Amino acid sequence: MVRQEIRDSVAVLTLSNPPVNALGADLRAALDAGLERALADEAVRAVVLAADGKVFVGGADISEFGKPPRPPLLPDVIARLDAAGKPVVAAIHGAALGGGLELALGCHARVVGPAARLGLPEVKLGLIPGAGGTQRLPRLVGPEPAFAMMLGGEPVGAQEALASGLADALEPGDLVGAACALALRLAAEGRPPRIRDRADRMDPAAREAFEARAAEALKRAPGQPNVAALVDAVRAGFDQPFDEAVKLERARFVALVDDPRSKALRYAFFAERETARVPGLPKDTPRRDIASAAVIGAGTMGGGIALCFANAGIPVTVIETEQDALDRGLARMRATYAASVKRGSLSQAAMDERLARITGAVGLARADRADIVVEAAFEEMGVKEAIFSELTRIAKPGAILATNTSYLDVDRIADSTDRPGDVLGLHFFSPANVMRLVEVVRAARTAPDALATANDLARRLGKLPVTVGVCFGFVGNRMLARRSAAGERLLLAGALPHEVDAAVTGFGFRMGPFAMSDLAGLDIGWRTRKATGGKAPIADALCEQDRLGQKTGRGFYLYPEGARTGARDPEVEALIAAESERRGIARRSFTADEIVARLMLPMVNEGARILEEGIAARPGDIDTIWLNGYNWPAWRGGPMHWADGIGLAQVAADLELFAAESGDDSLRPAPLLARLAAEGKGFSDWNAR
Ligand code: 3H9
Repeated sequence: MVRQEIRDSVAVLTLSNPPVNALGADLRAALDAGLERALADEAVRAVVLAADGKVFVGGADISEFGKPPRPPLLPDVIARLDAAGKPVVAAIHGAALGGGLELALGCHARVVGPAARLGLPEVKLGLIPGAGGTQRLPRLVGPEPAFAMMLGGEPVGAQEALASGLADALEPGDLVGAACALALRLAAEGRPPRIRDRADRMDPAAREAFEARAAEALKRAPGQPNVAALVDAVRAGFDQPFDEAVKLERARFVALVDDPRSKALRYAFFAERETARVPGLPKDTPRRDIASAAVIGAGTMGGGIALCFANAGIPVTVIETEQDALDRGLARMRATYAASVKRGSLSQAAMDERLARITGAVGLARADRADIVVEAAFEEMGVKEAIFSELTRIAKPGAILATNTSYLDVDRIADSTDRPGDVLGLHFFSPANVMRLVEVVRAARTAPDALATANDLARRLGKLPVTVGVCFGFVGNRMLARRSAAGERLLLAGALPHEVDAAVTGFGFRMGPFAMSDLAGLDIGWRTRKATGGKAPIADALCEQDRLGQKTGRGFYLYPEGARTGARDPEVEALIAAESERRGIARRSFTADEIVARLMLPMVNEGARILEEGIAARPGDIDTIWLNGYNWPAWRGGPMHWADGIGLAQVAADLELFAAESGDDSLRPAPLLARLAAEGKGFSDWNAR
């Protein structure tokens, strides 16, 4: 795990623990032993720490958190490194994150390569650095910049690290050679310099700057325990001796590891990576080449998808049926880029380059050269069937034929071609150029190489693909439909839109369902319901009155003079009350907790059905979809993880109650949920394969 070679009296210790050199117990022990050997060897004057692979060190091994600690502990390994009588220099060629950067900060100098990225992302896992990072980073780059770096969690690149003093040198050539040379220079100078001994950046002005930033952070994240812990730890660096402050940091870190929020965030980290393993799709499945694309439809979705291709360097032809619609679509794409240029997030040159990759065309015939065709036309089966049947004639052999449908039957769409193996769904979320999630819909006859290629392509586009099966609405929208129905039920039973929305934002969503409907436009769901025979008595009534949401100035709420936040509307509340009365429902009030349970548990129940039917491969796939496509609060880990936290016995009992109250049998616990509940298990115990 740790290789040693001697280069000109420098012991080069190379860490090798694929895939990311995470600092698990075995690697820590090997590093400790390697260091001890090097320090004891009289022929060795200095030490260099390097690493194999793409990443320098991806951090502590997150999968060890919450398990009984196995010595040597990382802070102790780093303390021994720090105390070494010979200089130790880190040679950082790739990402040094979390414990990886803390390890490098325990070294006496850092040389970085051009691809290095240095950061302390623990906050994103609901934690704080726990191996000296909160103490050494402030002493090195200043407390306020260090605090900002730990609070945001984003890594900095090599140039920035050099400018801030985080790195001592940037070496584009022989990185290890440069680190050895620096190590020998330090050895010649005498006692190795230690960050822990530095106090020059911890002056009163620096404290003032830090305190101001800390106050702002605490105000913005009230009740977020890791932010409070981070503030305390950095502050301790001013008030306490180094060793005491490190102890405080460690205690706070250890406590946070047990916090349910951190557990949920760590769960989500692994669940997201697990989605890359698609059952029945071996790693060595052949891929098809994708060098060009065509998108059918230049509307909001089609345009957004075309931008994704252009952003990723893939030439794309955008196809419309008429020149006018095409011109409008192309103008919208240009405007999206122009807005990014104006904001400063895109250069004019990059905009020009990307636009040059987009070609407009009228008529399907121009899809003939594309390696992948993504259909984003009108959401109607007849329209899709016509397009796919024509594509059979037009598309080149082996081209992947994808539909961006959000609920239609992809198997039926595949039936309209003579090459069903090439057909699959690529369900992007709106706005497609922004949202990370893509549901990759595997139809019954989708060929493995087409599916593997679609997953790879989605990653090339910077997306997070989750493979799902064919059913109405796939995973996300199928569950969302349950939440929408529950919302309507709540309104009829006595809750008001603002109460439901407040409960949902209180739960952690950025927006409540009714405010969200108003923003998206009520006609979207209305159209789908009309096409599919669905009913939503309140939303339908609002649509009939031309209350379509923000765009008409009124929906569930009122938006006077283009306001972005809605105001309660007595007319809507009266309409709801009248509908309850008409149905003979005695209205009653609900607490926020009751509202959340009534909205979310039917979704969880649908998730159980989705699992049982094999539409999603794992509970974690469902959670990844909700976290990345529907803004489910990250620290709650997704609906299935959240339900496990409540306990499935309780969830089942609640669902029985909702079913009895409403007389709606579809609310009764799904067989899988009932079985797990009876066995005292959770979704995390479920493994279909
Ligand atoms: C910490 O350090 C605490 C300390 O302050 C205190 C300790 C006392 N552990 O993302 P990828 C796995 S907290 C375990 O697809 P990439 C990952 O699950 C930690 N496993 O690769 C996946 O496994 P599989 C602070 C890890 O090239 C495989 O590696 N550090 C860890 O796209 C490949 O991962 C972080 O938060 C880990 N730390 O990106 C950084 N990291 O193949 C977390 C990765 O079996 N990691 N794995 O599914 C990352 O951000 C990215 O993985 C990284 C590489 C940028 C490093």
